[in-house]
Amino acid sequence: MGIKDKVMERSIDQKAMPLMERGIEQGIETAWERLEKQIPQCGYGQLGICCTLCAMGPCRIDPFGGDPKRGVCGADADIIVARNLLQMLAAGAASHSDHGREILEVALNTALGRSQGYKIEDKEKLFTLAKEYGLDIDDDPNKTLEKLASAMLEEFGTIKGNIKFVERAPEKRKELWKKLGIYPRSVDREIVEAMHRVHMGVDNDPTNILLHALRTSLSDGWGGSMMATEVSDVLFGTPSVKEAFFSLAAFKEDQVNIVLHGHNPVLSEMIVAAAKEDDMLKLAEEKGAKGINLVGMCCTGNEVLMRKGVPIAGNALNQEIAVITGAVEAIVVDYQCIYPALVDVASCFHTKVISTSEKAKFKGAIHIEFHPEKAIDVAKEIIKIAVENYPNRKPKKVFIPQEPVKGVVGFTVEGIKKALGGSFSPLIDAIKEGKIQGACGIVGCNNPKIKQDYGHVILAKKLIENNILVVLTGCSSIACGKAGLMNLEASKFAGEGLRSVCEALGIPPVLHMGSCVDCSRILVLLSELAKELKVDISDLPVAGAAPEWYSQKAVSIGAYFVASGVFTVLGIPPRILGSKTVTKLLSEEIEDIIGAKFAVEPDPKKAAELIISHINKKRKALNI
Ligand code: SF4
Ligand code: MSK
Repeated sequence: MGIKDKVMERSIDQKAMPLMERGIEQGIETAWERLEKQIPQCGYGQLGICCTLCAMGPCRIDPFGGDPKRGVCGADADIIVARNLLQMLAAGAASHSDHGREILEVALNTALGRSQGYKIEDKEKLFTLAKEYGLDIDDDPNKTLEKLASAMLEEFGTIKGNIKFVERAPEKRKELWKKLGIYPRSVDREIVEAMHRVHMGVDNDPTNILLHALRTSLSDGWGGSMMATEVSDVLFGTPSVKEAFFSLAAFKEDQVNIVLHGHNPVLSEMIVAAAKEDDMLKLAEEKGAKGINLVGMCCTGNEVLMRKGVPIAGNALNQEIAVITGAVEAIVVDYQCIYPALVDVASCFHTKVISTSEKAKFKGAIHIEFHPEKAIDVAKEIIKIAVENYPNRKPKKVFIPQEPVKGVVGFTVEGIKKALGGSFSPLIDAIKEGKIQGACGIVGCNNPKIKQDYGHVILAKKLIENNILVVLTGCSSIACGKAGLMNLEASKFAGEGLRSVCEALGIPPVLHMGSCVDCSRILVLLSELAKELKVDISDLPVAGAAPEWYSQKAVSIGAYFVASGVFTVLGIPPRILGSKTVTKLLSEEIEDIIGAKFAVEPDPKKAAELIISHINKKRKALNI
C-alpha cells in the first residue's frame, strides 16, 4: 500500500495527513506503527479472560468452554472479566477525581493567599456553589472560597455518607440509586473499595462487582469530575461562547510554538497569563521570533480553548504528529493521555518535552515541577526554555499546514440556558414540536484501531442530519471542530428542524462543552431537562456515545452515563466478551435495573441508527 493510501486508512484529519506522510517517509514511529507491531493482539486479553491480579497467576480461561475453566484460585471467566472491568474503571475514576482534588487544593491555597497568579474569576459561580453547599457568603470572597474548597476536599473521604453534587440528580434517579445500594458515598471510598473488591478472594459475584463499578463511576461523574469542572470555572472563569481555531494549522512559522497537553488547567492557565508578559515577549523578540504562540492538545487544550480561546492543534492521535511539524519548541505536559513515545518523536526534532507533575514523569523529558505557590515563576521558566529553543529550529524540517479550521466553542449549562433566554423551556418546546428530536453526547478519545476522527465525525453528521442536537467533550469535540462541524455554517448539514433552531439562536449544531471532566456538564444538563419535564433522565430522548474510546477514564464515563440513565453506544468493544454473563448483564439486563444499557457498534452509521431508534422509542413513551 502506498503512503497516501496508508494515511487515508488511518485518519480523516486533512491537516494532519501531509504530516503523517512525512512521518512515514522519515521513518518516525507513531501509535499506528506501534499498533501494527502488536498485531495480533492477545485474544485472552481482548476478551478480558486473562487475570494478572495475584502471583499464583497469570491465569487465563479457555474461551471455547474447554480447560482451563478457572484460574488457580478458582475464579471463572465471569469473575475475572468483572474484576478486570472494575479495576479499569477505578483507574479512570481515580484519574478524574485526583485531577479534581488538585484543582480544589489550588483553590484552597489561593483562598489562603498561598498561591501565585491565581484569583477568583467567577464570583457569581462561587457564591452559587457556596449556597448549594449551605455555606454563608462572606464579605471577603476568599473566605467563601476557603470554606467551599475545604467542604469539597472533605467529600473525597467524607464519613457523612454522601457527595453534595449527587443531590443535583432528579429525585427518581436518586431513589433508584439508594434502592440499588449504589448511591455514591465519597470519592476516595468508592475507588479504594473497588481496589479492595478486586483483590483475590474478595468480591466473587459478577453482579455485585458491576454494581460497585456503577457506584464508583457515579462518585466520579457526580463527584470528582463535577468538582473539577465547577471549581475550575470559579478559578479560571466559566467558559463563554467564543470563536475558536482548530487543527495543526494553528502553529505559526515565525513564532515560538508551545503545546499545552494533558488534562489539568492549573499550570496551563498560568502559562497563558505569563506568555503575555513583556519580559517573555521581549525575550522571544531577542531570539528572532515575532511572538509566543500557545496551542492546545487534548483536554488541557480543551480547557484553555473553552476559557481563553487558545487555538487547539488536535486530539490524542495528533500529539506525535504535531511534533513532526518541526515547529514545536516545547510540548508541556501535565498528565493523562500523554504517550510516553512523545519523547522519542521529539528527539527527531529540536522539540523539548517538559513534564510538570510530580506524579507524571517521562524518561527523557525535562522535568520542571509545578507548585501553585510559584505557578507564575514555573510558567515563565517553561516559556523561557521554549523561547531559547527557537533558534534551534531547523527551517528545512518545518512544515505547517495552512489555515486553521474556524468554529464556535464555550457552551456550558449556564451558557446554553442564557442563549435560550434564561430557561430550558424553548429547548423543551423544540423537542416537543419535533424540531429537535433529541440530543446525544459524543465523548471520548481517539484509538488507532479506528480511523482517526471518522467515528466521531460521521456519527455527529448522521445525528444532526436527523435533527438530533449533539453535545461534545474531550477528543470528540476536537475531532468535530477540526472537521468544521462547530462552524455556524455547519447548520447546513443539519435536518430542517435543528437547522432552524441553530440559525435562530446563532449556534452550531454540535456544541463543544469542554474537556473529559466536563462530561459532568452533560450530567447537569440532563438533570435540569429531566427536572423541567418532571421525569427521570432515563425517560429523556437522549443518548451517549464513545466511538473511538481507549482510556480507563472513558470506561468510568460510559458507566456513569449508563448509571445515570443514558443509553450509551461504544465504538470499541470493552474487554468483557469472554463472559456471557457480564456481556448480557451490561448490554441487556441492566436496562431493567437502571433504565439504560450499553451497545457496541464500531460502524458510526449503524451507531447513529441505534441512537435514532432509541430516541424515537423514548419520544413515543413520552407521547411526543
Ligand atoms: Fe489467577 Fe486467581 Fe490470582 Fe487471578 S486472582 S491471577 S485467577 S489465581
Ligand atoms: S484527552 S481521555 S484521549 S478524550 Fe481527555 Fe482525549 Fe480520551 Fe484523553
